[in-house]
Formats: sequence, structure tokens, C-alpha cells
Amino acid sequence: MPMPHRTQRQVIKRRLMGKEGAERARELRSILAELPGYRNGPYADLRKWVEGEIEATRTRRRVVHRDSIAVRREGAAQIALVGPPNAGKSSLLQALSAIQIRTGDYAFTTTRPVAATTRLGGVLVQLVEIPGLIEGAAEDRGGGRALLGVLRNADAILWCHACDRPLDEVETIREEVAAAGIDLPGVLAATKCDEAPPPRHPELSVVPVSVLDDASLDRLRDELWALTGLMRIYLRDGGDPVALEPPATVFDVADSIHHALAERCTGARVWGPSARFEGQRVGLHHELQDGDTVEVLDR
Ligand SMILES: Nc1nc2c(ncn2[C@@H]2O[C@H](COP(=O)(O)OP(=O)(O)OP(=O)(O)O)[C@@H](O)[C@H]2O)c(=O)[nH]1
Ligand SMILES: [Mg+2]
Repeated sequence: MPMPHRTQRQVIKRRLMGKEGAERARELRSILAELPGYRNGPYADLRKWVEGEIEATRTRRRVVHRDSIAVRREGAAQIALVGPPNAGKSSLLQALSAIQIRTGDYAFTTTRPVAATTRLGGVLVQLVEIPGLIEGAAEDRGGGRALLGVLRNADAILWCHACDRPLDEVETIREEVAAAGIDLPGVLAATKCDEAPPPRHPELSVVPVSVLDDASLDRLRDELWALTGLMRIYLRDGGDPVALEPPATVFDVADSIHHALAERCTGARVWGPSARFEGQRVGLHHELQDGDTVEVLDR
């Protein structure tokens, strides 16, 4: 038995208090997932309101704040590479994308955020190296505020830590990021793992990686995809998959291709994890899973 919708609205507002950007969008999505799926009445209105808020949050996130360094968003998600100087951030960025960027065996080779897109299982995702975060960054040391401003707009963080360095170095930076009120999902890339064994981390899952080892880079790609929290839906007629935020239905897939298709769509045939059998005929509101293949049916 769901709680009265008025109480529910207050609870929702309280949950959103003080949350902005990616964090707010995440909270809104989990609220949406918890709401009962009534089509009419006050609960349907509440759903509509939450959906509107998700859209508004998304738009706000694309507008870069004035005192931050602008990074134009591209692709289905944005993942920031954050770590101490010389941790191998630029080298990773280069290994995962097609860009040429300066790397160097000294600190602060990179002075401004550098963005590049990478393809993760057919979906474009943007990676951004956030350079030069140092102790005191949250109080604007080393121009930290502008850099943290860029980081605030990201969807997730790849913490970069060289295996041959003490873990404290990356922890100091994690503290600065936390002090700035930024709380994003993340994993730890244990870089230069050809030089020293990877560390354990009490909270973060650790991905050992070396730019000299392609297999380690492939594993990192898988972790990065998981970090986006998105799902890939393949289309029966081929081409790149579409990336959607879960939970996503057949309707959402049709809508992401074309609004007009969503209006005409009557359901789909589905192959993959969400199908009970190959080519199962499902309705508009069938919930899809990462890796499904869909043939949208229309009138
Ligand atoms: N052995 C080894 N060396 C690496 C690896 N990745 C990076 N390096 C070296 O580490 C040094 C620093 O690499 P960068 O990619 O410039 O590091 P960064 O984190 O971008 O550094 P800043 O921009 O100065 O903060 C360079 O000399 C790289 O060649 C790796 O996987 N293995
Ligand atoms: Mg660099």
C-alpha cells in the first residue's frame, strides 16, 4: 500500500534537497523507479513531475557555470579522470581514444581539462582529464574551484593512481573532491601496473591497468561502461546500439530513435536477457535489459 501522495511529494522534495547535477538526476531516477506505476490520478501526476525534473536537471547540467572552464559535453555519458600529477591520466586518455596529447615524466604536464571520446561497445562516451588537483583545491588552491566545477558536471570518476606511489596521494585528492560536495560513482584505475603490483582499496573497486597491455585496457573499458550506469539496446536492423538510462522500456527505445516512431509503436520483438524466449513479442511497456536486441513494431 503506497503512502498518501501528498506525503510522498514531501518525502521526494526532502530527498532532493541540496542535490544538484548528476547527483540530483540519480536521486530522481531512483525515486521514479520506486513510485507505483499508476497511469492516472495523483500518482501519475507525481510521476510526470519527477520526469519533468529529470529533464530540467539534464538541461541545467549542460549549461556550464561561468566561473568554470567550459568542457562541451559529448556522447552518452561523461567520465572524469582524476588523480595526482604524473599518475598516467593523459596516457590512459590517449590509449582509450584517438587523440594525441602531451604526456610527460613530470608533474602538471596537463594544465587544462582535456576531453576525448571513446567507443565503449559501440556507444560514444566522453572522457575528461581533470589536471592539477592538489591539497587545498576545494579552497581554490591551484585554481581548484574551476577544475572542480568541471568535475561536478561529470557522471562518474575514474580515479587514477600509479601502482608505484603511496595510496595517500590519491586519497588526498578524494578528500578534496568530497570537501567540494562532489559525490559521484567511481572506480580506481591502478595505473602503470607493469611496474608494481596494484594496491587494495577499502572502498573502491580496483582495475589494474597498463598502457602497454591491451587486455588490461579492454577490462578498463568494461569497467568504464559499467560506471556509466547506462544500458545498451541493440537494434535488430543493425548499426550502433542506443544507450539508455535504466529502467527503459520498448517505448523509450522507440522514442530515442524518433518521437514519431514512439507514437506509432505497438510493441516489439525482443532477443536477449529480458526475453523469455528468442524473438518474444512484448508490449510498449516491457522493461528492457542491458544487451537486449529489439525490433520495434509499428502500425
Ligand atoms: N610504465 C608505465 N609508464 C606509464 C604508464 N602510463 C603512463 N606512464 C608514464 O607516466 C608518466 C606520466 O604520464 P602522464 O600520462 O603524463 O600522467 P598525467 O597523470 O597525465 O600527468 P599530469 O598531466 O602531469 O598530471 C609518463 O612518463 C608516462 O610515460 C604505464 O602504463 N606504464
Ligand atoms: Mg596529464
